[in-house]
This record gives sequence, structure tokens and C-alpha cells, in this order.
Amino acid sequence: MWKEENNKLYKQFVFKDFSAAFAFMTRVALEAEKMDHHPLWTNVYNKVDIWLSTHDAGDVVTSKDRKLSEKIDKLLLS
Ligand code: H2B
Repeated sequence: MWKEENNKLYKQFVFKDFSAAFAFMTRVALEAEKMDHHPLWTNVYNKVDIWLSTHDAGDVVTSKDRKLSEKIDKLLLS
């Protein structure tokens, strides 16, 4: 579940290893680029933490963030 905290949508994703985590990040990167909406994220081995906010709107959560979060969740299913 995405959590809204500190004006960001946040979720942690856990994979079986680094390769799976990085493959996921590649897919997210392509989607983010298409939307011109880029996440703040970290990756350590099999974990990817993502924070979404809209810098252009003053670093708050907007519909762009909600849309990207939904797309990211859908990437996991396909
Ligand atoms: N990503 C995010 N997360 N928020 C933004 O406001 C944003 C972005 N703005 N990616 C875009 C790029 C903007 O800065 C550029 C100039 O299009």
C-alpha cells in the first residue's frame, strides 16, 4: 500500500534479488519518462523505496503522483 506522509506517496518494494529489483526499476524509469514524472527512489540490493511528489507544484502530492503510483503497481502484475 502506498502511504501518504510528509507530502509524498511512499511505498517499499521487495524482490528476490538485485536483478529483479533493477529490472523493476528499468520498467518504472521508462514509464516515468513517458509521463515526464520522475520518482525519488533508493535501491539497496533487493529493496526499492519510492517517494512520489510533484516538484513543480511545490513538492506536494498531486494527481500525477497518484497516476504514476497506479502504473507502478500495474507493472508488478504484468
Ligand atoms: N517529476 C516529478 N516527480 N515532479 C515534477 O514536478 C516533475 C518531474 N517535473 N519530472 C518535470 C520533470 C519538470 O521538472 C521538467 C522540467 O519537465
